[in-house]
Amino acid sequence: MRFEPATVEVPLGDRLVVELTNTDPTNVHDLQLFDERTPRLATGESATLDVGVVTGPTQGWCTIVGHRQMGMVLDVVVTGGDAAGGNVASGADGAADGAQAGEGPAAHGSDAAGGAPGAGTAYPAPATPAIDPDARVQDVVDPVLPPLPEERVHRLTLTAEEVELEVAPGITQTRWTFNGRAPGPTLRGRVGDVFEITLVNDGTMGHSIDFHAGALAPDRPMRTIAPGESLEYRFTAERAGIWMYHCSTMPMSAHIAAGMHGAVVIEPEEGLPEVDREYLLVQSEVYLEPGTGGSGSADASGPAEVDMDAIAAERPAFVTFNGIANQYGTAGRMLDARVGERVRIWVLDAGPSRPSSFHVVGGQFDRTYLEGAWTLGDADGPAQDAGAQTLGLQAAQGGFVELTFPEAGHYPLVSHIMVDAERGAHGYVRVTD
Ligand SMILES: [Cu+2]
Repeated sequence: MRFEPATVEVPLGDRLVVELTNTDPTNVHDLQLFDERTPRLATGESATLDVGVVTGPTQGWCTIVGHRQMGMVLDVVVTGGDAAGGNVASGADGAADGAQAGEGPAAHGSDAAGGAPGAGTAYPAPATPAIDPDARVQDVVDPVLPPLPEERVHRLTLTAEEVELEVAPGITQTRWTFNGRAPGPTLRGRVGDVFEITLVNDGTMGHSIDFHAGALAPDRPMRTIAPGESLEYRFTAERAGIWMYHCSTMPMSAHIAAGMHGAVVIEPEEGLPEVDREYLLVQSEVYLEPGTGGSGSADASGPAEVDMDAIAAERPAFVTFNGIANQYGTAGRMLDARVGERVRIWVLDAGPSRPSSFHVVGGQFDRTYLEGAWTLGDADGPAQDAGAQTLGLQAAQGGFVELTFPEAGHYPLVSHIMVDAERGAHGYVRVTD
């Protein structure tokens, strides 16, 4: 992605007026330059940006998450005078020091994004907002796996929407979603089932969808569509497993991290062994832009945005099960089971980047299934004298574990990659007699 031309030369003291036209066939773009910003432009749209008299060099960029990192920067080079070593003379003083010249946007005013480090810059410790100990999750995502539907042809509309959602108790982010939730709806079917999906883009930027559960040429069904457009995506589920789906618009890391992911559970034709309870946990990371709102603090100005620099540095503020840190703990609602019941927990690692090592503290798995294969026990029964302590998943892998609980109590669910458990990939099963 780029601006053409990527550099403009302006004689010192001249007024700069930029005429921006979006010729990208699929993506929405804009231009931020000095304190001015164009509206988001759809394909074919144009806007004029009058930034006034230029007094020093600067860099503009597209504000849509990830586009700046993918190359959408516009260098304004000043000619004449002694502009070469200068900064803008706009009242900003030491803040716009020489080290920053030509790197971030010059300090013509004080744009918050000016502090965002560029590629190759050491990234500071993530500004994980503190969770208020009294905050509760307002809208806990139901962890129960929906039942297997009767029909063999599944028709569903998925709408790409950008909405404010909780990502931790009391903390919200502008999430990019399928149908207003992150993760998106869970689809469930059997080998041989047909899925007829309509994707509608109700967002403010390009979005798309990629279902791992079906094999097909990606060219058309996985294409990015502009706001207001829709597409049909039809696939047949030929193989059992828990399959990820996600938006595949670039940068994919941002679209997945922002919430555009979900699970498709495909059972073998003959079904899976009966169990007493079935849960589904989708692990994913949340990256919050430092200094944005939603932290619950008095000066919070609104929901946090997705932070592309934190994504690139793999420094999540939170790691979640089903999109909200710690929602299955005391701030939300625990999973339930009774002593002796057989419980199956499906786990999908949606990433975008971090693996999971799924563990139940105090529990032992006697049947596990990873990426389409039994890895402990099988359809005829659980293992009798062997067990497993974790289900290890790389990004986009999935499977399930089964266990029974020997006595009443509170059994923590964690990613045993402990730093991620401490970032919120933590909950409980409350076991009662
Ligand atoms: Cu998207």
